[in-house]
Amino acid sequence: MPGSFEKSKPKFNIASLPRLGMNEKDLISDFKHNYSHRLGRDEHCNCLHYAYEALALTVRDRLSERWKATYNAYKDKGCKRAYYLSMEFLMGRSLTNAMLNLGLTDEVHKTLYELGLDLEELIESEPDAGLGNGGLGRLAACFIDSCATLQLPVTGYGLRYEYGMFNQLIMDGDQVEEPDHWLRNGNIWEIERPEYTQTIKFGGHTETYIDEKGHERVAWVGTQDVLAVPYDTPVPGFQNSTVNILRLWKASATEEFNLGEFNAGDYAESVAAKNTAENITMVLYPNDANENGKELRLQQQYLLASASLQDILEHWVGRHGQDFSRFAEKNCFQLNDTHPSISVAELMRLLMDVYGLGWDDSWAIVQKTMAYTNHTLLPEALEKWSVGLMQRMLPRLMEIIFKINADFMSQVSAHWPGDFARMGRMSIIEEGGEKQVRMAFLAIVGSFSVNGVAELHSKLLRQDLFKDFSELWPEKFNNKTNGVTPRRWLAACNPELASLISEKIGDGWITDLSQLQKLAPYAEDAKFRKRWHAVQQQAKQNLLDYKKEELGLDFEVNVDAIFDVQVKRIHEYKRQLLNVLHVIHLYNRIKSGDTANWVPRCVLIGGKAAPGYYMAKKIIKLINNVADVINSDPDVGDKLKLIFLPNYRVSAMEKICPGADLSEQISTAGKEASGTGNMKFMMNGAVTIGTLDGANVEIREEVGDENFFLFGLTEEEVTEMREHYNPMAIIDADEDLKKVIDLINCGHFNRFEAGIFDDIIHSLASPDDPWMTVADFRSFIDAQRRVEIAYQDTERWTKMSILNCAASGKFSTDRTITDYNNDIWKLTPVAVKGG
Ligand code: 26W
Repeated sequence: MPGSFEKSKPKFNIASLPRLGMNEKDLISDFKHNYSHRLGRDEHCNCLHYAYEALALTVRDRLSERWKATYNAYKDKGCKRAYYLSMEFLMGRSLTNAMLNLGLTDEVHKTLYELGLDLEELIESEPDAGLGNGGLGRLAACFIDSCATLQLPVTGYGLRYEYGMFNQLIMDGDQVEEPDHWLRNGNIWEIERPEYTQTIKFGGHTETYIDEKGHERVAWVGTQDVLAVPYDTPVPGFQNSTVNILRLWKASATEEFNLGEFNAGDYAESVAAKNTAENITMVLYPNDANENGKELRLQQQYLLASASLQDILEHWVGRHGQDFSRFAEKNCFQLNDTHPSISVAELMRLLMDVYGLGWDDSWAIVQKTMAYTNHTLLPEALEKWSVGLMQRMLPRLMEIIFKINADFMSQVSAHWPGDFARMGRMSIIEEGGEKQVRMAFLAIVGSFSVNGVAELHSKLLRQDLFKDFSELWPEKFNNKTNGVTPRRWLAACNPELASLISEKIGDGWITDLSQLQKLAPYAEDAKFRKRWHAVQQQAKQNLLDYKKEELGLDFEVNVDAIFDVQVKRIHEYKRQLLNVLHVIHLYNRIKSGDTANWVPRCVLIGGKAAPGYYMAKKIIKLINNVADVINSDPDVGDKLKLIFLPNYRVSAMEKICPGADLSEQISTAGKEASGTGNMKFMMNGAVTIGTLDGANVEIREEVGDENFFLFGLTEEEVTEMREHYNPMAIIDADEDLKKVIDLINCGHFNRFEAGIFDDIIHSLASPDDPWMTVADFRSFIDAQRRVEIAYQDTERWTKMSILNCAASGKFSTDRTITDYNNDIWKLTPVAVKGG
């Protein structure tokens, strides 16, 4: 503590440390120092992990310097700040990204060469930070990367799950989940900050009292408290000295031992109570798009909301005292879906019960600072919490939500007098059966901005899901089309393509992706096409080599085949099944000798199924069984291969997307909010086969219809056909489809596992199939034929590939974040000195 120093002694000051060197010499010496002194290892310790840690420390120390500089720059400016509240940050690995953003990559290469180490091996020894399910979590990670690159004062707030997304093993074709204890060997990138610990209340009851100013106040008492301890991870911008923070909370027990129980001899109970508290951040829920109403999940959400808001308010009070008059001007919260939406009520509670503001002043602050992003239209993904559960776990919050709703209902009734049906539809509390809190409605009522993540998605939010709200508050609704960070998803993961691009148009594209447009004229340059094609073929070979090792493939794959890739969570709406139907159709064609002008194809499918999602797991089994039959059939040879890529994750996508020719984006129109894998593939020069869904619509607009393989019903056609959908009639009328269905039905892919695919057949053939897979079969097959024709003409295909990359500029999160900032956050970029 600085306070404990004598007055006459010099002031405690470590700010004058000289900057660490960025050259090979300093890196070598720091690496050796870290390896030997900080980690206590020597040259006999033949363990890659410590070499990785020594390098990561060397890099992290350089981030730390810029981290402090950024902190001071923000503090000096007193600038407005934004907070990205998210239950998921799917960060993947940090090392490559940190080196790239520090501009250290080349020097580190030389350093490790000098030290006799292989950088690639060290990179591979870092575990993924798999703190997310899929799109929503990875988007959060790309967002904070762009915020740092744009020098915006944005902090990410999330949870530090002990176990991230499970590892997927495939056994006999089935998914088996294995816990992902990613922190087992420590985490070099995080710094624990126990000094910023917050206390979180659960249970208890509320009491009213009169405060010293004579105002009635509410106390939430008799609670069981849990501590939230923050761990900070640096988030570097691209070569600009900005390093922002990702702050993740870990739940911890309030006291090491409950002495009362300990003295009474209940040692085990007291330790068990500690576990209950620490369980809250033990594991990430592996559900995407299916809320399950679990109590522990609500505890997680509340812990995130309460700890983050207390942290932010404490920081405010530290600088401004109890004056909240300018709080709304200086702070903005972006809610990543409804998962942190309890924040609306929690900010009310903290402002009123802790800081003594009145209801109206508090509500004005909430409504000026909260902004909500929706990521899905699927009704099964919309969060609702039972009122009973909330009353038990968060009694004070439930009172506040009731009052918010009462005020809101008066507003609705003033706007639409006597329209009780509408009031029932719009109420935050859903009546009828067990009462439920509709979290999306709480978020909308509490926010000044509500956005979807692609044009089509935002339109459907306004027209369908949130129609009543958009009629009441049209000005709240807006669109922010998703993006991906070009640092990770092109510069870092595909260095060969990146340097070919930079050679032609310079490297300005790394921070201004619209510059990729300058590549378009080179699509006409045969020499350039040749080089582009060579780079892509090499990326395909790299992918094969890597996968061969990982999968132990016992067959040959032709690198000249179309690499046809679909990687994403397994879900019926994403229609991996449609992909499999096409593969089986190709197999039928081969078996019947219909192979004139055959174009070899290698279909790669990867993704995890939520552990409780029966149909998704069946789909994985079907893919693996079909793959077994096809890949071992000598008649098929290299004409067709089907490969399931196990344990799909961020670091896998970094190897997969450079090696894809064809990107499968084949969801039922109107179901995929945006998609972001589609953008990564496009950026790396893959051509899309897709429906008019999510951001595919905008991808096609950017690249032009002639460079995109469109198929399938539109969202309106889907809605229209719903009424009279008759898949059996479609199957009967289509010879090829009938053959495909019959082949699955007769047990060709499950010879010793009778009946296991019956449920798949039933769902495809059911008039109630919400995903209408069969309806798009013919159109999909036709589009795939067009793909083959285009691919046969290498010059034409390469042109398309170049033009896809050139047109991907819009899909940088730098653009997305600029839009969020201009329309919602309104932050001023802050330059950080030194570099
Ligand atoms: C309550 C459990 C739960 C968990 C996850 C409900 C809903 C979800 C989401 C649907 C998660 C998600 O990842 N959504 C995806 O968000 C991406 C980023 O905006 C979009 O690109 C995807 O289309 C969307 O499915």
